[in-house]
Amino acid sequence: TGMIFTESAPRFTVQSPNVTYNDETVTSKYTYRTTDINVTDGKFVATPKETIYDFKTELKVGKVGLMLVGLGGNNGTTVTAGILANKRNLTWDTREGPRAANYYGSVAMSSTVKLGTDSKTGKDVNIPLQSLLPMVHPNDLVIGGWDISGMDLAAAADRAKVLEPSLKSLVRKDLAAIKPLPSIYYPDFIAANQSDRADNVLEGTKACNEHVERLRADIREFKSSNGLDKVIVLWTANTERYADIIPGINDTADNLLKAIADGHEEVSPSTVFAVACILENAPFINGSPQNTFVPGCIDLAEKHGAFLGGDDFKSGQTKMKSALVDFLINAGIKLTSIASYNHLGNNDGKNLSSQKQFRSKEISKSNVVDDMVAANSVLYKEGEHPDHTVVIKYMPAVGDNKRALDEYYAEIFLGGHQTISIFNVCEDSLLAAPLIIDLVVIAELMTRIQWRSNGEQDWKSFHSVLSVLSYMLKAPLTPPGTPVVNALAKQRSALINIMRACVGLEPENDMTLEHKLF
Ligand code: NAI
Ligand code: DG6
Repeated sequence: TGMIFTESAPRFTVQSPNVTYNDETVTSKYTYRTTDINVTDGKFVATPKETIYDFKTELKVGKVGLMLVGLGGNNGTTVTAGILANKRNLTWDTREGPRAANYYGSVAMSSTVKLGTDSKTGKDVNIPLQSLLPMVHPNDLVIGGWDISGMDLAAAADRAKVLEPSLKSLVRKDLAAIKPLPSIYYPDFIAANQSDRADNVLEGTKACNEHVERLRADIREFKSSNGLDKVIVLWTANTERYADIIPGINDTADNLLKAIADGHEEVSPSTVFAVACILENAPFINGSPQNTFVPGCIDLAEKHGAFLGGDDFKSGQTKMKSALVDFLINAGIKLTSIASYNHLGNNDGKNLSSQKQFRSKEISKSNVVDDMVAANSVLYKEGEHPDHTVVIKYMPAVGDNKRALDEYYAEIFLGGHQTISIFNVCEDSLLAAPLIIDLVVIAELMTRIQWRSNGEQDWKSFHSVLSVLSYMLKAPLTPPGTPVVNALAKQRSALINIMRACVGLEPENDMTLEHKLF
């Protein structure tokens, strides 16, 4: 028996012989129940299987730093200003009346989970997700980072044109005090139209050991000067082109390190950042779509037991898609095409107007329904797939207010058709900023959880590739050889049920038998 609580969240106690607490940790003995299938002569035999794990979660969060690559961009300035506004509990005037700081759009900060059922009333008891386990509060994050543009964050927020002027004026002084560290800029990887903002760059236009060492030193310096226990680094810089995967260059950890030392031109800035973070044991998350995590990079992370997460924030259009397609196909409706079009006028849109960078985004936006289609052999034959097209156009006038138009076309009963049209308008960065917070909060939590199989002595960490972050990402990176889950509801269940397991609670099964069998 014991208690878990965070400053802002209600307490709860788990009463179970399988759960033990001390001052530093909570430990649970957890029975993971799955179903083994054996196929013989085309017949399935299903056997329930139980695996017993111990989970141990360190309760002390410590002081956490967040270093953003692309700190001076739309997302970087928006998330920094948003955290400042929350920290200072600000309210500001808008033409619709006063608005107060909040964390809407953050699954960690603004969603709830069902803890259980009230034994007296039979009603659901829901608690904020952030109170399931101790998590870093975003208000406590110390923020810093790099940008190839040297503008201070107040000027950069003006350039971004995202925040209400009245809010900006309240945080201007604090933002002006933040100036991004110089970064690495290899012009071949981002659009040529970005060159005019690259005035804050380290010498050299290809990967080299000096760059890795400089970024490592930046992380160490940020950590020590702010008295931090850990630093998490997140790429929210421009979308890069894909790097070619070349045997002998980026296929193994050793080859990648040698390619960096040799100044090979196919090593991207984001991969250099990832390598620096792995060597500093700072979790690195990629919010953009490019293939930062080449095989050699994942190999290196595995060797160092460092954490990686990616790729590409899943904010608006794709989040809708991963919910809607899950619903349609699970409703037995045969989705036959998805036409996804969007236009936007921010610097991200400008960068994506270049073909190679667009291609990275097209790939991450296109693969997001594959698992749902593959799971339904009633609707889709082997290899059959709905048509799916993705178009992005740069339209400067609309700024950060992205317009996304989607048409979902489906076959229904007896040859009929259903067409669903969605017109989604929102400030792109106001959707992305809370995802940055979620990625950091959950990645940090994962650094404090260990597990072991029943009877084992030694505790282990989760795999280096944190696929538990999938809910926030368009093209979730998973440990090599393991399946990708895109369906939004499954991604959320995985996240929540893993947290529940850490405090010895069963997965939420939604059977509510207590209301059906009486
Ligand atoms: P942005 O263009 O406003 O910001 C990117 C920043 O990165 C710029 O300030 C730029 O100077 C900087 N930068 C470029 N290369 C760099 C490097 N090598 N080192 C350090 N800084 C560098 O873009 P925004 O809107 O903030 O988006 C950032 C990334 O997030 C983009 O790749 C975008 O595709 C991705 N993304 C954004 C979403 C959204 O809803 N806003 C959703 C999904 C992904
Ligand atoms: C336009 O597609 C630009 C992109 O950077 C998107 O805004 C971003 O990837 C968000 O995409 P989605 O599909 O999650 O709204």
